Amino acid sequence: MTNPYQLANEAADELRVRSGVDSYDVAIVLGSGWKEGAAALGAPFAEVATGTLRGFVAPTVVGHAGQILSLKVAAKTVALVSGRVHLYEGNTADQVAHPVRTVIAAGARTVVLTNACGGIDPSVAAGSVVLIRDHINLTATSPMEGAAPPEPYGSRFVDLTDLYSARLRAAARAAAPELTEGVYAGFRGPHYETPAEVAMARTMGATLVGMSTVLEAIAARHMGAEVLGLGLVSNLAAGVAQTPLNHLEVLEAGQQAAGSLGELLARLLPVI
Ligand code: 8IG
Repeated sequence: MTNPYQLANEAADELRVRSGVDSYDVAIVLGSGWKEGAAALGAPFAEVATGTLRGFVAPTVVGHAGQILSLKVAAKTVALVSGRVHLYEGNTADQVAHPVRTVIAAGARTVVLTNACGGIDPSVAAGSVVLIRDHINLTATSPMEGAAPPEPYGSRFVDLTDLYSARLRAAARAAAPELTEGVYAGFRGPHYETPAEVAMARTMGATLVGMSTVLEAIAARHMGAEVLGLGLVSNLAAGVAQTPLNHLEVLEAGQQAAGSLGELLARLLPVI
């Protein structure tokens, strides 16, 4: 079987040919709610369906075909990756990490991971964007599992002390002072947490809960990219508010914030 790094290199070569981009500067993985907002960044000069690239699995979420859009923003060549895939769709950690490994293999040294998530801190309102300072991986898996990475990739025992780059977070806060920081607990889902699980996450030091991001962040750091994480709080986590969670309402809350997300990304891109 092809190792995940070779697979990412092959997909990156295909992406280069189809997009006409030799090397990206920044890749932004778009979580739910973020895709609509990112349209405000401008018109892409290339659009590649990920279904045509090696190793990509199709998203099972309706209306979310995978795409990599290429565009120039603030003199940077940016890849917008939509159609993220999750463990809860039945994918392996390597499949979840493949889009991020591909764009890094295609040159991106900065990876922005965006998501929609639940908020544990009641003072952070739904619709707020939180800068991810660190994460707690509760998925019980890792993209580093399996055979050791081949040369020239670093050890599978990757250091995560500075997983969410302190340099990028400082730059982001300078450009967008309204951003607060939080700790993201990554669950497997797809069920939402019980109130007791949310209480556990809070006790552990988490302020956000979600079902993505953590595996991609680990894989990106391992490949030497700098990672910036942005969580759109779409709902208060179970037991924090009095009302039960409804998936459609959660998605709608995300959509409402969409307009400001593109504007936020446009402010961040020149400084990261
Ligand atoms: I949007 O409350 C969104 N994604 N795990 N919990 C988890 N993921 C989420 C939540 C939430 N809201």
